[in-house]
Amino acid sequence: MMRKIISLLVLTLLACCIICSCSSDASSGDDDLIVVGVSQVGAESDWRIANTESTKAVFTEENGYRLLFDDAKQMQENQFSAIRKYIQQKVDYIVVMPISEEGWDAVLQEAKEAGIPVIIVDRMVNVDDEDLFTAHVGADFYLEGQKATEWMTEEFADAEEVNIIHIQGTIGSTAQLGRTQALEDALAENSNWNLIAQLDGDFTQAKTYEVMSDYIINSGTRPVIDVVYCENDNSAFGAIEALEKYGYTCGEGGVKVISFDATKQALELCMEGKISFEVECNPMLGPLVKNVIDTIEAGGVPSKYQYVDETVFTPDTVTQEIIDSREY
Ligand code: GYE
Repeated sequence: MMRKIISLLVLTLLACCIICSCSSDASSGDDDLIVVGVSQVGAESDWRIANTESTKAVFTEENGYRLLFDDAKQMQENQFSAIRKYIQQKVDYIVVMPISEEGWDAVLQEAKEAGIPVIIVDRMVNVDDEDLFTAHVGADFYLEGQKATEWMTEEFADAEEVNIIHIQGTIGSTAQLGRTQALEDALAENSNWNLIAQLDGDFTQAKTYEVMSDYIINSGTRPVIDVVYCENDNSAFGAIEALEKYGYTCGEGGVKVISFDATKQALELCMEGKISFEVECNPMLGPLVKNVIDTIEAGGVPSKYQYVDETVFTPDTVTQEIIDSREY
């Protein structure tokens, strides 16, 4: 009898051990850290790298968090896998910086059914049911684009014709959609603006350098270019590199380069005059995301949409102090 009881006990113990080791419940550590699973787009730009650093800086053990981080390498499929893994691991929160707007309904529904709040950061998702996410922390990309087109309207008020090259960011991402829409709306209102090329720069310096160079080389006669509207700083770097290689000057009396993000390196180029107009887009969103989680933890309801305030710079307004104090 005793033997039977002992073997039963051993069996039960064994079963317990197996169950525990199989369970990938990330929140079942012996600490009471809040587990946050982050799905980041990639590392395509300086903005993105700063955004990742800002996220990692707040979700630390000292602050009471365990951070699980996945870099999707610019592939939405990888974001889906990361999110599904976080659901299996039973994380407390999921934070997603979505690559593009479409295609999120199914995976966010799974997170919702698992009872895990999802916070969308930076770009947005286009879903049927906005209850699929708890909050969005990001920027108003259409407004950013409008700031640039308003500047263009003033700058070229007396011009007979304005030849514009438009370098787009990752197609289908909110940052691309908003900044593109603003330019297209302004093009419709200014009959003297000619869109001479619309190129896909994918938010990277290398791709933009390539498409911009190809455009110039394949144009036959040297194209007259008044404006290059780049949808982020790394694209502006690639565009300037290509323009200068093929004998254009950027700035006063030359091609007016417009850019978004206002990273330190871009502000330096702005001060040099090579970037004529910079629209700020703030990547330091980590503290805002942390606030959302802290609010929920304290039993509150965070506001659903949180946009950050952003400014603009020209060679006349940017200063060395601004550059020195730039965090990204
Ligand atoms: O402008 C660009 C990055 O979504 C706001 O993505 C972000 C954009 C940013 O790669 O540099």
